[in-house]
Amino acid sequence: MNENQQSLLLQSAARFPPPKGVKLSYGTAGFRADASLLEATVFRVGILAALRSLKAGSVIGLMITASHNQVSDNGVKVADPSGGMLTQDWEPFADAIANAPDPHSLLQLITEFMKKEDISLEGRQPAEVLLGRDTRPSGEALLEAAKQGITSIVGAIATDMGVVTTPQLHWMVRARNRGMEASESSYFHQLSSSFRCLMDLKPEGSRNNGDDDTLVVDGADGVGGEKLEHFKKMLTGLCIEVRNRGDGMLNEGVGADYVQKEKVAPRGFGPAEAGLRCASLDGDADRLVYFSVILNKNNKIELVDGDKILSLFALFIKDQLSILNEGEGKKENGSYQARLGVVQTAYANGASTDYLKEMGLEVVLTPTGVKYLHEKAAEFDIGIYFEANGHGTILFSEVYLSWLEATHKTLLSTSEAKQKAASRLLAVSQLINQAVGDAISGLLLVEVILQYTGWSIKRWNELYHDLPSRQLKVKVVDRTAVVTANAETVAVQPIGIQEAINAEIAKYPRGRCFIRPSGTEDVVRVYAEATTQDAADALASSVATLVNQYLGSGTA
Ligand code: NG1
Ligand code: ZN
Repeated sequence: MNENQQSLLLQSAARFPPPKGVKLSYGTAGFRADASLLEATVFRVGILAALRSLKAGSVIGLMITASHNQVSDNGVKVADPSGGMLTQDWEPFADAIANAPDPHSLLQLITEFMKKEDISLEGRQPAEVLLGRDTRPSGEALLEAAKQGITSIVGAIATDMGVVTTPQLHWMVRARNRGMEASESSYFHQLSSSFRCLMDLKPEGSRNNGDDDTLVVDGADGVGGEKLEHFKKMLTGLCIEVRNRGDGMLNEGVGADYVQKEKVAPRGFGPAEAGLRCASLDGDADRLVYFSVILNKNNKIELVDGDKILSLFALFIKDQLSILNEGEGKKENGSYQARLGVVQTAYANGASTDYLKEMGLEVVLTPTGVKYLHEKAAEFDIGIYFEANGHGTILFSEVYLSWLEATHKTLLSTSEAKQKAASRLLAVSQLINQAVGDAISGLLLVEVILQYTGWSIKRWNELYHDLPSRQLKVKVVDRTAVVTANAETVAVQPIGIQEAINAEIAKYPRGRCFIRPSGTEDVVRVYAEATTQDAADALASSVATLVNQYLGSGTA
């Protein structure tokens, strides 16, 4: 950096002093905090995004959202050139610059990092960052801070994509880097045309699923509801009614996180919806769960969570692969036995993991966080990943897609059934967002599959029966004192706590329980599972007590 460049950066940084006494870390999903604390952090992440763009020689994304958190929070995360999460190698740099106390120390960190990463400001291609935000009122000012951060790197371009869902922004970054148009209309066009293609390829005699035809969607009073309301007009063969489109309080008694954790109907849903097929998005529309309200049960619901969406997708893909592979030997005659894998975290209901294994699928567990699931799923020809909370997608490898495209053409003359199966898989790869979990595209695929199978939401929910579970949050003095191993299933620190947890687990048949520090909230999470709800509750609560004993309770 020459002197002019340095002084530009120092001047801009001086306008965004960091709040005193706040330590932030790039957690499971970027930085999150009360919005009033975030301007300096977002400004600095803007700088990081511009540098990342220079390093990668590609367009980068920066999204301002705090997803399912309360409306007064906000957050910022970076999308890498592929549309996936920021590479983990850069997270320590993100932490370091977010916590630099003043402009000079910030500049020093940046110049050292640029040297280490061999990033030059004199390259031919300028940095470009696509910016997006959700509907939070604090979003506009934070977006401005991000712009200032980006443009404090000489020559960098900040392109504002406006109010978008998180997956839309990730999709646009991916599209731009593949030389495609990156606009909302191209996103909707790709989704609606691949949806139509899948509907046209429905096997003859597919039955009506017995539900009322309408899907009722809870938009969490966030960006997703608004977008879906607009998009649904472009869809044929599907009737959607969107509620909680933004008039009420974001994420307050609504949204996928609330529905999944509380297992009750969101605001605006009640006995009138009993038995109907309903779905819920989270605040930035990267999570999706389905549910149906149980009649006369105080708004209790049958929850159809991410694990069940994963199972539905896995069944469908597996069926198409078996049609395609019928009568073919392994890797002979130009055939290709795709390696299909599913990826979950320890939060996946044990019954889902058992079911997927019984189906003969390869199941892998990773630590919590989309970055880990995504990375693992990318190792397969077709990798399906989902968190129980409803974040997930299907990834197709480039090699497999090329094979499928080529084969699809040759199958035209040989087998109609196989040709259709190949076309369906290709359409799924277009419909499903390959960059990140996407509630809107996921919802369309669920709806297609339900139409193929003729299943009602009730029938789908009966694929297997969830083991009763309970999640608790424990506020402690320092959550980082909990260190885990084996995809977070074992706590190796504080010393002795795992043995104490094991002793509790042993008291319950099919008991399972683990603890981990949250990456998005200042809490330790406890997850417990057992054969009855009472047992799951008791196990979670005794382990929460252990957490308090070993770590000391927090002040808030
Ligand atoms: P943390 O707060 O690290 O548990 C939560 C979710 C993650 C992921 C991130 C990002 C649970 C238990 N955890 O992370 O799965 O979705 O938020 O939004 O649902
Ligand atoms: Zn989200």
